[in-house]
Amino acid sequence: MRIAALAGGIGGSRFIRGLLAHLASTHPDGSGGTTAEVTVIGNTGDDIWVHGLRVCPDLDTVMYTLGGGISAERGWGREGETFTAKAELASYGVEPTWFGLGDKDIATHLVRTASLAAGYSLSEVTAALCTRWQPGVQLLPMSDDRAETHVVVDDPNGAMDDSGRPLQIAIHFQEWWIRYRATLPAHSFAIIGIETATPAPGVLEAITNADLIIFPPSNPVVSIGTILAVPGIADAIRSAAAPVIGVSPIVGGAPVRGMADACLRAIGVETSAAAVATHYGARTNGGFIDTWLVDEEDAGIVEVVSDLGISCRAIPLLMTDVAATARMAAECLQAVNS
Ligand code: FO1
Repeated sequence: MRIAALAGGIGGSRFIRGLLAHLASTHPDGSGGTTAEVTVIGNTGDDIWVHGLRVCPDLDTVMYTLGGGISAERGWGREGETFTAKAELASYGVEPTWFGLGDKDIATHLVRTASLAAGYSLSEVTAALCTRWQPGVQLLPMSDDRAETHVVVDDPNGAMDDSGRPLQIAIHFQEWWIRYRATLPAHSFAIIGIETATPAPGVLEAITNADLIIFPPSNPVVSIGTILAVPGIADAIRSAAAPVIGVSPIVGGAPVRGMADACLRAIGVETSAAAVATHYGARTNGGFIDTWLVDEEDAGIVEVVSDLGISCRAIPLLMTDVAATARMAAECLQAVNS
């Protein structure tokens, strides 16, 4: 069984962890893993240069979560992390002081930065880093090219333009997300470089050869949406032979985690499981998904989503632990088979 999953950071990673746990029980490889081949296409729009280091938050979150190194409390970065270098940099007054650069995490960024400088591609670097972490999936960046999400906001320092309106500026997604906790209303998102970005090696093949394609409960705008914005990927999914199933990141009108509501608001999409399904669209109608899983709390919208041409089921969607997530994954596979 070949599965291709698009993934952002925390939500996507946790879902894949449950998927692998489920597959280990249904397609065991005899040593606790699975014979199924799972390819994770990771979002790189969050990537950022920090203190001269190339940081890939979503790729690292997938790698650490599946490799057993993730901080359970934060959902990002390493377990047992310290922030000594970060404090020392702040003592020098060096910005950005708002970015949580962990000491263990720095090793990952040093290896990545040196390898990129030596001419290796992000795909090659990611594969090399995964040799240590053994995530149990093939982790591919969505692209080896730079495609960086920036957010257009009113200048937080209150500057005005010539006509006395708030000056609009673009700040890096990480600054919006971490420094401002997405509280600055976003006018729009700009993915710098996306127009000329190409899918990383293996990405289109993973989609084309998949028996199942999954949109996990990642941020539909800045994670899944960014991956779909890489030229070629959206069309590959629309025309894929495999069924495409999505898992709602919104339960009862609010994101389960993170600030997807701030992102959805920016693109004029209501924060609801039905609105996100509509946003992704039915594949029979030029969209991306065939099936949509919502939480039992949203059972009332199953009919509405089904009327869109998307088959819909309401199941428990809270990833409270690996076993609960494995049950969600089982429902995904079962929904597809039915
Ligand atoms: N998220 C935060 O809320 N605060 C941080 O200081 C922070 C630092 C950080 C460092 C490395 C990394 O891989 C992720 C980090 N994140 C942090 C999470 C990250 O901003 C988001 O998870 C993704 O970019 C959105 O999915």
